[in-house]
Amino acid sequence: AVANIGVVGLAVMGSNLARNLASREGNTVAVYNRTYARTQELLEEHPEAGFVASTTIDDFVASLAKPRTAIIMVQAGKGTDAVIEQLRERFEPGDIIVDGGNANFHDTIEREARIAPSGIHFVGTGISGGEEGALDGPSIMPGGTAESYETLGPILASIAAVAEGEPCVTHVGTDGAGHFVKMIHNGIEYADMELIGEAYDLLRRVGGLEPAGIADVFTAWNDGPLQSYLIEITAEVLRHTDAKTGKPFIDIVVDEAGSKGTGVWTVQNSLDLGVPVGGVAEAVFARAVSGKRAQRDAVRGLGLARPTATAAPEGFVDDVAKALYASKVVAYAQGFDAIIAGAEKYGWNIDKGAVAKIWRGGCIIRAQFLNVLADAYAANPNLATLLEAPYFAQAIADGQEAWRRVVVTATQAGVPIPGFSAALSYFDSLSAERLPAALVQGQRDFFGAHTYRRVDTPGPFHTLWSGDRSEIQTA
Ligand code: NBP
Repeated sequence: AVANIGVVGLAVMGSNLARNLASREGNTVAVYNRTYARTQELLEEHPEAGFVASTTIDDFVASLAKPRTAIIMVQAGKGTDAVIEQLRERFEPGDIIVDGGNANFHDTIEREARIAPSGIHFVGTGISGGEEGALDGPSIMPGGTAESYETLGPILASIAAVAEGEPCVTHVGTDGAGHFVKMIHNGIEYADMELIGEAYDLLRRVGGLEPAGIADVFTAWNDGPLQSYLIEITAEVLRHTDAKTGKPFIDIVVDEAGSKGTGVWTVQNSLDLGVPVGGVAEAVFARAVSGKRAQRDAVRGLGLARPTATAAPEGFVDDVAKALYASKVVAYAQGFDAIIAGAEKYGWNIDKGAVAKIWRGGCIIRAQFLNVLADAYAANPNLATLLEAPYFAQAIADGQEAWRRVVVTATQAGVPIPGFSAALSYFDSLSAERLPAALVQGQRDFFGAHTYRRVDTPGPFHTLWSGDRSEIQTA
């Protein structure tokens, strides 16, 4: 038993994570994959890593020093369950099984509950950053017991991305907390990408800029408050030219966006939690709409599309930047609302500021912005919404007129902006003196006697709508 950490599953994510671990001082890494050919390939390509490789799961387990710690990086779902079972049969109390795949947090809660009685720690861990992150330093979101984190924490800290001197890893909370927070991360990523997509569309169709020019705009934005990995790669994608045709790359890509499910999970769970995450929902729906080719053809075939020749108002590029920033603040506010509600429902003690900090590096939504967000929660952990944090409130105050101009201009030009407009409507809902919810409640009372509360007297009340329309107090 020589290895302090093991990795099971050596496809792209697992092998990169194993190489990352091996490159850090003090780690000896055991590796195992169901199909040995994959292990062999890794050993041949990376002899410098000094991997301790096994052909059987028994040998793999024997190669781990106690407490044994193994990270599973296999296909989420059945593959993960199969490997968990193999390890559980061989591990002893105090040993740690880490699932670093993209598991659904409900599965993680269930798995932890199943394994905990054996005394083995099961740690569902969100890992963000894709292949590159796994190799160079991801953002890591472990759940599981605090006890397991004593062993696991330093190992994960050794391979995590570093942001402003701090490793991008924190013990998020118990059982499924890590995978839950990773899910919300991905949801925010969906919203962020959609908003950036809308900004691009506006700059092109209303602003009249070509992809290379828009790339320059994004590059400039990347030096300001919008700085983020997604803005940076957007500029690269827009600047890229297709080798085959010489056209901008963006113009040879079919305009249908795929997805792997975490955005949908975020929306589904937020619906269950009663948290409005319109930014994520609109992003998920926008991808769905993009794939409805027959419907798109049918409606486009009607020939009703508006010409988009509307001249860009003066200062349009700056307006779009402000609208993007304000909409992004809303998307993050909604995402953190979901984290707060999830923590409450599932009994997790999640430090919002710490989550913001570990998203500053390694992951897809990494951004300067997260420093401000972490500061906001540090100054007041009980913010009713991120929108009330002074910095963000000021940003919205400064950007509000621009945000409205962009939504109006886009609407007149027939450019779809589900993300921008939903974010603005959310803000307008929260800021409204009165909402038409009063009317909805009146309708509910009319047809279903669902009762209502009065603004002036404690209730509830019901109006006898089909009788003499007098009011009765119902409790
Ligand atoms: P894949 O998701 O493609 O899975 C392939 C690996 O799973 C191989 O090692 C394969 O072994 C193993 N495997 C399967 Br499939 N069924 C198995 C079983 N029944 N028993 C044992 N091993 C089994 O690998 P990946 O793309 O490297 O992703 C690994 C995990 O990381 C997934 O959960 C994925 O969702 C997640 N992921 C995360 C990110 C991120 O940014 N965080 C990105 C991509 C993936 P074999 O070689 O014997 O077939």
